[in-house]
Amino acid sequence: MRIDLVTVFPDYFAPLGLSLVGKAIAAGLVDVAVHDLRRWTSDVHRSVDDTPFGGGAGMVMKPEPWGAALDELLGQEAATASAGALCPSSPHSDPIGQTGLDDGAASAADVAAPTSRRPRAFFIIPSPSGVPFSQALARDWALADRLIFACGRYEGIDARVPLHAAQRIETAEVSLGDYVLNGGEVAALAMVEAVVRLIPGVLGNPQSLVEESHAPSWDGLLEYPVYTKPASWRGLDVPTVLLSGHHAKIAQWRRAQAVALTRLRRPSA
Ligand code: JD2
Repeated sequence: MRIDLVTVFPDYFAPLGLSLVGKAIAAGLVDVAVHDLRRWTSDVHRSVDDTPFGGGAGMVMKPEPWGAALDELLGQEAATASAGALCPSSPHSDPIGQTGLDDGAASAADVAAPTSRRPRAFFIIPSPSGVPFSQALARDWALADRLIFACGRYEGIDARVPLHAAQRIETAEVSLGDYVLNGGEVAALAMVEAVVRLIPGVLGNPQSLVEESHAPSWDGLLEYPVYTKPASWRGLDVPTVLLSGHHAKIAQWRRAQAVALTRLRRPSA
């Protein structure tokens, strides 16, 4: 997967070189490029903002640099695809199942012939007015070939940018949550981390993904509380059922804890 991040604060993304995402980059599972939006300005002051039409406080990000950034980044995609990196077969190939000749029986051709697939790309604009980010969105984006994040500042980006982008690429305005940040960078960092850990081969232990799909906060229940050694610490004891070795009882206890915690902390759920 290729991830492009466009921002006026490229340094915000230095942490992507660390930890799990950093390892995924080093392993070649994901390719991250951070771009300074000012690269796509043409005036001497390299301005990216202007006063809002209709008046009001603060500044708004001008559309032109975003348009130029999108032009160049989407142009790169076309160049890469024609070089074969994003598209395993010719765009003129006839995918299995669309010939009208496939009777559904397994054959050597089913194994040997590469299936043609349109590369999936998303243009993502973090915004306090976006649709709520969720594990479901992270799962969908993890299947994409390319994510392009447009990180705004000031009072946000001229509203024509997502309209224009939507004519050229699947576009989404997405919020990290109902609180106000100063820009899209922190939201993009969180979204990238949530997506990259779902890319096959990134997590050391795929079982943790399997378990998440059973009892995750994002599909219903919050996670049960976890403990490690020592069994007694500063007068606080680990629940004895967890020391019992009785797997059915442990599973039952964890389920009850998850239900109780969800009722307490997400009473509306
Ligand atoms: C952003 C700002 C509009 C006030 C670009 C804030 C966000 N969950 C979230 N909270 N805030 C953001 C976010 C995202 C992008 C920008 N600002 C500042 N904009 C009104 C303040 C500018 C997300 N995702």
